[in-house]
Amino acid sequence: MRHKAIITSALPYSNGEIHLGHVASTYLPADVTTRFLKQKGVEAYYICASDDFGTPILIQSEKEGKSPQEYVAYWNKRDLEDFSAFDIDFDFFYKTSSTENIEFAQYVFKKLQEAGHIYESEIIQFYCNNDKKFLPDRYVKGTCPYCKADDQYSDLCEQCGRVLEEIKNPKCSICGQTPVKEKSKHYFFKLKNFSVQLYNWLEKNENLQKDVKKYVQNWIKKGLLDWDISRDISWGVPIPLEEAKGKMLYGWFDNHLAYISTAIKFLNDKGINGKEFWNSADIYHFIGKDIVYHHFLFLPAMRIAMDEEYKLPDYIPTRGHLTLESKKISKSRNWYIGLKEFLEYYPADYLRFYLASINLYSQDDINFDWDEFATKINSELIGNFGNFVNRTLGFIQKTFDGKIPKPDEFDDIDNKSEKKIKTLAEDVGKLMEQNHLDRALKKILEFSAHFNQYFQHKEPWKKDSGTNTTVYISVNAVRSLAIAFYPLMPKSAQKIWSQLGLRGDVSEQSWDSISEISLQADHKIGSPSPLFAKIEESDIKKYRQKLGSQV
Ligand code: B3M
Ligand code: ZN
Repeated sequence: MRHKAIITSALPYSNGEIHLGHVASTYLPADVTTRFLKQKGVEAYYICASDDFGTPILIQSEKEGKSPQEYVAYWNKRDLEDFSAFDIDFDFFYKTSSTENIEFAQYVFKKLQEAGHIYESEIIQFYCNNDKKFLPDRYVKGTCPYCKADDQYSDLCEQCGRVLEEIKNPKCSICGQTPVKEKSKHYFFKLKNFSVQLYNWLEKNENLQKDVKKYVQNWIKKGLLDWDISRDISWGVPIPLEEAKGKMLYGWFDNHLAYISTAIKFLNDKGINGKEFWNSADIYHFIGKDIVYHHFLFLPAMRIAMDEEYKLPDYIPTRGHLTLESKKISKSRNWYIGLKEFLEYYPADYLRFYLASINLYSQDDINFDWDEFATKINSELIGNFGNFVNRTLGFIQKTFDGKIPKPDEFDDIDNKSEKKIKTLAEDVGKLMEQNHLDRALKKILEFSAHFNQYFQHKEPWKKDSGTNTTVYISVNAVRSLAIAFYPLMPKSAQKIWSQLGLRGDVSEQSWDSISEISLQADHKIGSPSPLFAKIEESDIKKYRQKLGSQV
């Protein structure tokens, strides 16, 4: 681990609201990791931006009769609001359409061009004589040549999932007329030339997931194609060449450059030398598995082609998709839960807890299930953890007037329990470092379950000898739990912190202090109250019924 880190999440398109699928695979894991790194004393910054350019966004803004600028400004603001409500705590959230990013993308284009990594080539493009426009990607709809599904975009069949090079019965998606084919000059990045360097970079990077690495290396072995990085549309980063008037960079050329340009702006504004920081930090890009190609090939190839003026990523944590009640999330079929909607039902920490508990560090898909959600909240979060915290603090309040008693002798069970506190930071920390959030959470819950049993077994309410020790060790375990849970459930952790009567912010406590026995006799706790409320089955039923119904 370096002392500095920059963490990014895949940039959300400014084109619709954030839903549970987005946060499960990308934003929650990145947020938890950033909070953890900060607790470990790493100077870590979590950077993100809205992804503003590209055809789908232009088309949608045209449909809504808005300028693309207006349209993306709405979503940029709305996304940030939704993320904040879920306690996704970006240090900086910006946009790919910022002046800084536009200038940076143009600078990179020029640098690559001057180094001979870009060439021009004529391609055949659909053109609509009615709209007087070239029609890239989503501007053309037609029949999929493979599965024959109608009404598919020319670049991707959503029915069979294939990426398309060709489409049958092409129609302009704006006016419905049949487009003609026209020649257009495009710019290509010589991706193929970087095959060996990419292969070797993957080979020697120990932090990348092995299975992802393997299949990316297989793509390379099969042969990479050069990459068309220009588009004939009006909404994008203009290609900075006299002869390229009206041509824009492809969205996937400029969007990942916003990781860099946004970080640099943020750091420079803070008075830190951005480039120096970037190049001496651990770089994390959190992504979903659908954009592996872009992050394991395009992105590193471009950084290599820039002579590593900005260093390559150290970690690209890649996760599978979230299904909802075992079915693919789909907005059009209303099989979908918006983040904002969910947070109207339950507090952010419930969702953070549940999603972390099922959060595999792998490409495998995970599933949101309403019943499982209710069970985990009621039995694990409340029955195990909430109950232990509440009974310990409640007991101190009632029996000792809110003051931690002076411990007596320790017996074997006390010693064993104390030892659990002393090893918790290390045990959980290792898993957090390895990105295994589900396992880290499981370890914390085992710890909490142990102390619940310990308390039960010791029966302090009988006030036999040993009561004081039990209470003393237990309240220290509560403190450990508050710090350990902070990255996963920041709001609840802070509540516990206040109920413990501790000043300041739980976020400021170092991770390693989890294993200290720092609460001493006579410390006065705050006022205990239940942290969570049970989930009612009738509510779950209601919410489940909403799925798939017509709105
Ligand atoms: N805007 C969203 C996606 O394809 C896309 C990510 C960009 S990351 C540089 O999931
Ligand atoms: Zn048309």
